[in-house]
Amino acid sequence: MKIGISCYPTYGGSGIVATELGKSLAQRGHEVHFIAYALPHRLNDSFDPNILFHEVKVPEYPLFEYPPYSLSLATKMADIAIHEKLDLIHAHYAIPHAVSAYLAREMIRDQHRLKIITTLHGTDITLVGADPSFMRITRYGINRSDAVTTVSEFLKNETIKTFNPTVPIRVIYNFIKEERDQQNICRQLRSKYAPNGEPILIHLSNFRPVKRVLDTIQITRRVLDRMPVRLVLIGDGPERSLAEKTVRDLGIEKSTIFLGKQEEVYFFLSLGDIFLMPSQTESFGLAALEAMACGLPCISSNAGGLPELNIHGETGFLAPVGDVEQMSSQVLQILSNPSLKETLSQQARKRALENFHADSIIPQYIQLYEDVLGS
Ligand code: GMT
Repeated sequence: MKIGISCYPTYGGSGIVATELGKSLAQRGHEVHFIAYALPHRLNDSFDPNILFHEVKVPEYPLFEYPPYSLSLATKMADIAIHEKLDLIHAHYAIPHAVSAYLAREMIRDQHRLKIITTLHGTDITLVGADPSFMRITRYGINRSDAVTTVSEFLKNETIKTFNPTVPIRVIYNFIKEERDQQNICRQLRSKYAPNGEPILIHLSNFRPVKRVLDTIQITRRVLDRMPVRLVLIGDGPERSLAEKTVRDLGIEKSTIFLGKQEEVYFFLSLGDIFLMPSQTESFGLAALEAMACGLPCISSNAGGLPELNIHGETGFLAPVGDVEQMSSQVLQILSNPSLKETLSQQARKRALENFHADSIIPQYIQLYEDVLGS
């Protein structure tokens, strides 16, 4: 197949899923055309001749206080579809990708048959799409797609509740590819981050308020009352400065390390003992899945789709959003019981690899493409 993929190329789950999907499709012999305003960040290590990148440029013009990216994107999609004879465009995150893809399809309807698959990832439904200024266009983008997927049952239900779509929705979960157990590789490096052998708590996110990164600091502060630990924070975003200030205010700078954005997330995740994801809402929780694949038990909120991934008492623990007391008790419970920690670690890794590995998830997307193209 000749597949166009449109996504946000920046640091974020939907872009990662789109990029890894494209790389897997290319490995399986499909021709994949990424269409975005910048090279997706996990594509910069990819040397596959089946992968091509098309940059969307929005011309500057004095009248444009808000440069119309969605229109440039739609035009680029239409051009690529015709010149490269695309079978379909897979739009990741509804706004604006699904709507631009619809415009592209309509623009070239007389010349070329193009199908549209839309994958809804999270805040395109729960926050952005539900905002009155985007609601009607989001519903339109969904309903005009030839197929729609969500990354969890939770997000499917939210989509139905909020948008009452006229098209069926298929759930296809996020996936991981990594199989190497890096715990051994990282053992030596660990001592650099935790020189006295302290256990390491890890958080990875884009530091938006929805991630509740401050909760990870509050949890750590409570754990530190009972035992030494290190908190390693990977990522960057709007709440980083506030997080750094909170760490200083609580006087736990020596126990906290802000790594900033990192490319080798599996490597850094493998340094950790427990992964913390206290999000306000989370349609799936890709970072938690990546941590589980590295053998980290996960302590997360019970928001959104997280209970579909993190099984309470099996792969880690769940707690209500904002309940830092309970989450810190759960950290202590795991760290004070080595056999529990080992069991949770093994079960987390097993669940990640058995249920969410690319080898079982990518064929679901391919089947969907074939269904749509055959219909
Ligand atoms: O909605 C976001 O926070 C951004 C979004 C993205 O585009 O990066 O993340 C969402 O998509 C991921 C990949 O499908 C999911 O694993 C995340 O849970 C989801 N984030 C939220 O729902 C907050």
